[in-house]
Amino acid sequence: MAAQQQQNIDGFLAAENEAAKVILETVKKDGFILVFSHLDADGVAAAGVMGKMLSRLDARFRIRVMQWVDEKIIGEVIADKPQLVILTDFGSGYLDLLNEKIPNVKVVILDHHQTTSKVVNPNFTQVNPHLFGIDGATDVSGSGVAYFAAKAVNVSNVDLAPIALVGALGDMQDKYEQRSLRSLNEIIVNDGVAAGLLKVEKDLIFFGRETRPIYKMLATTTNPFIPGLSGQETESLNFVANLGIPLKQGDKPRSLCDLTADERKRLCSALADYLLSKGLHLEVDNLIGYVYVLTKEEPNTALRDAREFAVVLNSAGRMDRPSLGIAICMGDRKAALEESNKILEDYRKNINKYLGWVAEKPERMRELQNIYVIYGENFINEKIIGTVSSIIVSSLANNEKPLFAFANIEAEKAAKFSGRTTEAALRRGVNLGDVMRLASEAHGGKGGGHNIAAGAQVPLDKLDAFLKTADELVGRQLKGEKLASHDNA
Ligand SMILES: [Mn+2]
Repeated sequence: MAAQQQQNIDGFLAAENEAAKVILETVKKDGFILVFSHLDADGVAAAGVMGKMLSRLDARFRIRVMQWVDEKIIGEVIADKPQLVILTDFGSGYLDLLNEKIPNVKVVILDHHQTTSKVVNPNFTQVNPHLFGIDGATDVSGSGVAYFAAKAVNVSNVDLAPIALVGALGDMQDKYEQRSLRSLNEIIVNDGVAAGLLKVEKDLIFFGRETRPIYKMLATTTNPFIPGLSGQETESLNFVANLGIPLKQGDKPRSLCDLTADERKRLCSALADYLLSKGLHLEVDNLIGYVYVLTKEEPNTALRDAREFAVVLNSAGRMDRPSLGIAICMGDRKAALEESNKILEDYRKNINKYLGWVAEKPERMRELQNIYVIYGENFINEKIIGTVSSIIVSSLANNEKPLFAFANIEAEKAAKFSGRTTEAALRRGVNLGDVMRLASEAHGGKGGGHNIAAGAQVPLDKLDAFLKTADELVGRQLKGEKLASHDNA
């Protein structure tokens, strides 16, 4: 590891020690702790890490999971009179708000999102990799930042490493070679392996390796995308059967994890040959990648594969049952797990219902000059709109128009937008984070995010104006223009 990188990590870990100190001091005085976390997989995992750490300390605490923090929630914080507020997987973006509304409350922020705030308040302890030259988009997630704080509180909390890893994969931080994890995430992986809780393997990288029948796994894959097999159940079934790989063991359908080494090799080289025959040389490299196995979990369950585990947490959060996800992170393998399987099923049904609904009528997905727009309005749940746009954009792979999907949040008279770009649009210079921020700010909303995925909230009566601006801005990016911050025309 380069000296500079080591120095960055040392600085980050020193900040975690500070956070741990604040937490321990509060617990020692028997103070009441309020934990807030974000409701995606990473946020739920972070909440689970905090919950386990605090219950091991016999602390008095309550955890709440939500999409964002606003003045209303701050008002509830004031009413609860906590001795400490901990924010995980968000918070750095709320520094100004917190400093304005509750400057005298002790706050620990364990976040990994970028921040521009300059707030310095001795009551606030912020741990964020960006403050130490570490990229929070790829090198550590919210649950990872929570994990290092827990480890600083007590080293016995290293048994939470698999949960932190699940959060990182939920945030899709496996952006390094062959979908590996690096930097702080790699330390978490090594902790988990050393504790005997985790095994890292190189294997075919399909989603569903523990739980999906092998041909279904092929048919449902979008990454890697295999034309002729992706989305095609019968073709996928024939493909596997023609290799002489039995689809069942007794009555039980076989998953990828059930295949012998030889069967796996046969499947892999057949898929490589198939992709090459279609001229898809690049996709061949995407077949193999790093797989993270939670060795103490039952085989053929979603919890054994870290990526599948992340989807369980995500569905619990999105379906308004984050406490189930937290319970699983804290070790519940009975009632909570059973119920979460039902939630996951409902979540998938919901997504399929939405996809069918969009496809039903052309006006539900409209094509503008430079973007596609899905009019989810009051039909699609605003917590699931992001998932829906991710899935639909993957079917537009070679298209250069990014996708904007929105659902109404009636209570706030606003539309919640979720934008996704295709690879092709990205290569041509589309940066959705800039588009969402500039277009929403031009019309009384707020937004931002990453180049490939971003979001915004816009007043409902400004919907058309916002779309017009976003369409224009994307058009300018597609022509090679780089938008500056004053370009919010
Ligand atoms: Mn996160």
